[in-house]
Amino acid sequence: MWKKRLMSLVITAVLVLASILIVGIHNSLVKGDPPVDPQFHYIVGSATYGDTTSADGAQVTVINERTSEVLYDVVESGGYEVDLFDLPSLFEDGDTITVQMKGTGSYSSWTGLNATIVDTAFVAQIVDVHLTELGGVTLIEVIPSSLIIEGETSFTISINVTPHKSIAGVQMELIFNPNLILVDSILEGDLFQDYSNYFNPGIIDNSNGSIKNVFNVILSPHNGVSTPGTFATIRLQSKNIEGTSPINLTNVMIGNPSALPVEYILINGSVSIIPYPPWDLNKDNRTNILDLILIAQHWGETGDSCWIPEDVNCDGTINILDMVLVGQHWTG
Ligand SMILES: [Ca+2]
Ligand SMILES: [Ca+2]
Repeated sequence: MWKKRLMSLVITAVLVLASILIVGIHNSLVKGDPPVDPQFHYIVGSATYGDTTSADGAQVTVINERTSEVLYDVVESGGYEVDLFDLPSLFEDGDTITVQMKGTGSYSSWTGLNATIVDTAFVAQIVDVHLTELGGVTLIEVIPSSLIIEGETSFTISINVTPHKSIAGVQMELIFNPNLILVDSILEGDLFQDYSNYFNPGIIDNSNGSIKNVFNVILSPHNGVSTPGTFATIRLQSKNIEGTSPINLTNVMIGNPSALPVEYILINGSVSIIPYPPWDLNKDNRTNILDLILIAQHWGETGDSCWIPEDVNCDGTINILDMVLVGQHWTG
């Protein structure tokens, strides 16, 4: 008898659950699901050397000019494809998206550029790029054009010049985001090393994010250089903050031995920082006893909020609260 009662109870429970489920499904159908955000917004296109040769292997840099954030791709089977939803700050209707390309191997002197305005009504926008040889134009570029580094790391970039004919002087300014990176030093490169020359390293301004008045000029009359070289190397330091800083050249002027300006193409760069979390104090990508030891060595000290990394919770005191944050993110 109790078995029958148990069975009927189970059957009743199943029926009640089923009816709740059916009502729930019915209600959601009647009300309609909220609109789902699109999960992709592609920038796609073909890429060719000249008009016909597939630019396979060419490096693709897609830049949101409003945020300076970048995405990368490599041309395959004559085309490229990036998803703007991969941009850290996403994008807005009306943003200008620039597509830069640089050839590789025997096409390393080829480059291409095109742009589009984001139209969120379309989930795929076609931006074809034709790469052209830099035969008639001098190239000045930031090397590497894109760099991904960890927080609080030193790194070096160079400014390279590929002249298309004899040049005798180069000037530039450099712009960066001082909230993300700082410049330590700027040194002369080998561009004009075969001649007596004067290199002016300019003025580093880490408050406003610039190096101004950088120039190098050959001092002997009528001499010039037409072989590629490094104009300057710049040593920088990343802060421990997530973001992408432009490395942009402005006020560029390149002159020939007759003191006339030469035509140039400029390729800027960018640096993206992947910060360490505050609880990984020794920056070894693990959170464990070694981080606790660093806190213990400053135990009881006080200062401004975050004055040393060991003040993990930024309250101005090194105490158990900082250790708790390490403990909560323990990786062992
Ligand atoms: Ca650690
Ligand atoms: Ca603290």
